[in-house]
Amino acid sequence: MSKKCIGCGEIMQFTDKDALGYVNEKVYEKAEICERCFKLKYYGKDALVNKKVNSSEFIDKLNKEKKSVLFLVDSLCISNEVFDTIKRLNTNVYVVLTKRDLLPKSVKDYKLIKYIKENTGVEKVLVISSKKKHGIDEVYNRLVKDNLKEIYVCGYTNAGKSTLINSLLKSKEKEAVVTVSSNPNTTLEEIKINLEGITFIDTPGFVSENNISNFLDINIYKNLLAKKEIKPKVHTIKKEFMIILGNILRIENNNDETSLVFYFSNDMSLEKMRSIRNDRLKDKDKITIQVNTNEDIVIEGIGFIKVNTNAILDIFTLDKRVISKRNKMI
Ligand SMILES: Nc1nc2c(ncn2[C@@H]2O[C@H](COP(=O)(O)OP(=O)(O)OP(=O)(O)O)[C@@H](O)[C@H]2O)c(=O)[nH]1
Ligand SMILES: [Mg+2]
Repeated sequence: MSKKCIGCGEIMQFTDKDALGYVNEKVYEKAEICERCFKLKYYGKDALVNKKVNSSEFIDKLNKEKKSVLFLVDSLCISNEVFDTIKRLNTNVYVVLTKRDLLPKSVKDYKLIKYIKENTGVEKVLVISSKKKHGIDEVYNRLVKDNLKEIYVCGYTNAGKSTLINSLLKSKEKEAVVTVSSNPNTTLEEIKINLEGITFIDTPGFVSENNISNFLDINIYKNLLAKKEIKPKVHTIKKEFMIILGNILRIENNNDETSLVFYFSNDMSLEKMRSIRNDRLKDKDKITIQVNTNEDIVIEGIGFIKVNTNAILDIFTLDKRVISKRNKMI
């Protein structure tokens, strides 16, 4: 048995129903995708897979073999951790900012490109939205212009790597073949796709220890993800007031009045009240964070908060690792 599933890259097998790559023996010869990909593709269902890539080893391999890399970054998952990972690549790198449709239209692409360049040192930066078919041909044309024959498509899980490959296929009037889902860890092994002279290699995403998906039920996590253009919400928080965001974050202000702008799914609940009124989430991990107007607060995996006024905040959440700071993006 050595046939690979074209959806996730796993070797297909019919002997162990609970193992990856399983497909019923009766359909093994004909099947192109495993049962898990079939369920994801047609029913959006999946059991979570715990198969983590060792990102350090993988980056070392790319550097050593001087592979060209498209490093995809989800517009809503930009953090210093991502910047540090990109900086470890010392090969031919293109950074591709994905899911541009989720950020407000008023934000200009050139500003996003400048921001990524400044924070990663990478000069070749592209902005795309597979959903809106924005920037897809530009990616392909750029690789043709640079005379590339092979490119690794890398990045953290859910960045939209497989979706980009399907979009590239569709833009050349070919069938989308790679499995896509909002669950972490969809692609499990490398998948090679030839497209008019360029081989794209889809890869399993890196999993961040800090991503909020590690600390939540998968369905709750999926509900927190933004699905359309975010309408930022500006809130002034007086001293001794707090905001409860999506029932997962308690943001207390015990200092001077501050103004914060929330970039999260439009469906995310946001309640403002006096801190002493309610103890909700007070038993969770607490982090005191001091931020100024040059910084954003990142809630890893789901969004970020822009800081309009310097502030010191007490944030309570499932695990303090999900909170970090980065240079201001917008
Ligand atoms: N709004 C929006 N969603 C997107 C876009 N591209 C991908 N997505 C969604 O992002 C989720 C993850 O997409 P995938 O292509 O499976 O991500 P991946 O990087 O291949 O993930 P792994 O295989 O787990 O590493 C899916 O729910 C996609 O529909 C985009 O341009 N806009
Ligand atoms: Mg994938």
